[in-house]
Amino acid sequence: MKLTFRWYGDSDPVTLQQIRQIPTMSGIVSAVYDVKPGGIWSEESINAIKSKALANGLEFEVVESVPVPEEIKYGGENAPALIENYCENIRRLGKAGVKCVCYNFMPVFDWLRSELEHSNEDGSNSLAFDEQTLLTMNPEAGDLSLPGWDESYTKAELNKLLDIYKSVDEEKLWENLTVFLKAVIPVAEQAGVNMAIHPDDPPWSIFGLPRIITGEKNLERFLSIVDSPANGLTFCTGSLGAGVDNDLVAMAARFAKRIHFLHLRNIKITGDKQFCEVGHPTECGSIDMYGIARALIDNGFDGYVRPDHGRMIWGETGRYGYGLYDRALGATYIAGLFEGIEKTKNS
Ligand code: DNO
Repeated sequence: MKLTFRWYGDSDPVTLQQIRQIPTMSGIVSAVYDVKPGGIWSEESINAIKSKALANGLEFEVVESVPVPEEIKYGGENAPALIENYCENIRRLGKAGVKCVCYNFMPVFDWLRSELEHSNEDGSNSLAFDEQTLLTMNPEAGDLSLPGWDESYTKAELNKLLDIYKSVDEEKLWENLTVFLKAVIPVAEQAGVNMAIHPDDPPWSIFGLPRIITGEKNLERFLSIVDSPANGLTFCTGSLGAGVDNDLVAMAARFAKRIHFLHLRNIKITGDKQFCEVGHPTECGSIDMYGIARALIDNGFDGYVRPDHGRMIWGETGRYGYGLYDRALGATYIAGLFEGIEKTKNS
């Protein structure tokens, strides 16, 4: 495995100099942030990220995300042209040495939380989710915002989108995803890029919008649409783990070879459709981090791994979920976990 760390570019308060000092860190996970979803990334912008990473002893082999524009997801009339742009980005990324591209197929909203600064007993704070609280918020009034999202909409754009999606149900979304995959995966194969879809977070429908990348059955359906190694998964333990029916250890074992990117984080389930983000180790939350890592390694996983959202600790402020300190602690926990398991593989 290769340990990586998400970096939001020059505006990120976390610097490449800091990232390189985290033990065993191999590279960054980043993206071109100044092009709207659907646009083409210039080779200069892609190579600039790579040069900055290399100048700090870090690789740039993973992109998170090349966002899929809404029109592809809802199947608008410009979808074919936008898919072609998407393919061009994959070609350019492959040419620059990128080996894995993370993306999601969640309509309108990416990850959702109801609280950004949930106070924990130890004085830290973290992101939290409570469906009841979330449903009291009105997205059309602009109540929802998450600084970690790659995209944001004006109120008018948002209302228009929510309206369009009234006629897109789960099966329609599957259909549009199929069109996307059939066009993109052959290009990714050619470009030497593994595509890695991110699960929906949380893994159920919210605000009446369809969500389909949610659990074992649907992941299996997804992988069979184009049965190629280039059509793979981002296994996000915090996202899938919020679905209490998901058996993450079994899923990790089953899909290990098609998992190209692993987002490791822990959550504590605090009620029905309610959870709080916690420190990475197993004993901090509800997710069996050891069991998942063991299942992956024993079943042939050999992809990129990154610590996911951290709490805000030691007085740090910054981008919610993406501070330095707790993610760095998570990274060293992951390095230790993997070293221990790899040394006793299949024993
Ligand atoms: C949240 C992230 C997601 C992820 C996208 C992938 O912290 O894991 O925003 O980057 O869903 O496209």
